[in-house]
Amino acid sequence: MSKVGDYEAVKADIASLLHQPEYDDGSAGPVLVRLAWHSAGTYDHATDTGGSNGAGMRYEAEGGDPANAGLQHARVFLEPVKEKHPWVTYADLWTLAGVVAVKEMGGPQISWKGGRTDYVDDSKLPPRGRLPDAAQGADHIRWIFYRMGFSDQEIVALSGAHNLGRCHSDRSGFEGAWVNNPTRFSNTYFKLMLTRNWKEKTLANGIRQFVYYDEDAGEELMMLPTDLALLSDPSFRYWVEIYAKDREVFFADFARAFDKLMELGIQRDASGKVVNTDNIKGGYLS
Ligand code: CCH
Repeated sequence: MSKVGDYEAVKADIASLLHQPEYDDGSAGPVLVRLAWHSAGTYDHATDTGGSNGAGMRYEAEGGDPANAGLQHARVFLEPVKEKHPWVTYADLWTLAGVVAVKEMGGPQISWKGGRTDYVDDSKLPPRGRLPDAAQGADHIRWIFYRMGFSDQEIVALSGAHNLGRCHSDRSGFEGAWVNNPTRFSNTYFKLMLTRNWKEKTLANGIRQFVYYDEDAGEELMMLPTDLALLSDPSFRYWVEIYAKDREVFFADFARAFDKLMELGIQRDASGKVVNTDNIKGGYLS
């Protein structure tokens, strides 16, 4: 058991569990990044409800949302860290795991602060339907991310997380990875989006995605309809082109936007201490 508040010890233990030779592409990193994002991506600015505080995915109402299918793998990977550092809240552990995974996979350093609580009134969890539907287009993406308070630039930067990991037919119904090295954080996703000839394909389960056969990978790479919406919408495309050209600009913008995502709904005083921990119930009420 580490000293209460020793987040460096927690970070080291997260880093050491990322290597998982038997799982997916050999890393727990991508699914941990997705866990962090889905824990925070329920936030609604207008009502100040949802967000990473409270770790609501521990409950069926949120954890059982079909949008969260597969994220139990990420939570199971993290369980030994929680057992070793029982003082850390799940809400902090899940967000920190995303930050550590991005860095360990070659991505930017993202600033992160602890202090989230696990207290949540089960009956006041955010409603389902707040996470994006990959079968839709630019209007839907804007509706989802504007609700959280993000700009078009931040939406494109955050979408760059699809450099990591893959789609699983038994989770989302989509299938395949976006890039041929899906455990290395980079701007390849934007480059491939712009330069490859993406062809529509209907999978055996009836789901529609876009693919091209990558000689180096020896497999089909894919894009979701929402990914390619970033190309067809001029305001999104402007940022896709910048991030495809300039990896450093993408890294800096991604780090800022991911930090903002993890902090949604969390109020801190000047010293960084969370001030609305006992307010969570109220936060979910309206
Ligand atoms: Fe995503 N994402 N995501 N995504 N996502 C999926 C997988 C990952 C959408 C849909 C999907 C973000 C935005 C969006 C990751 C990070 C982020 C999958 C496949 C779908 C579908 C799930 C499966 O089958 O396992 C849509 C739609 C949007 C926005 O419109 C944002 C923002 C982030 C993070 C900043 C990561 C990482 C994965 C890979 C997970 C894995 O298990 O490999």
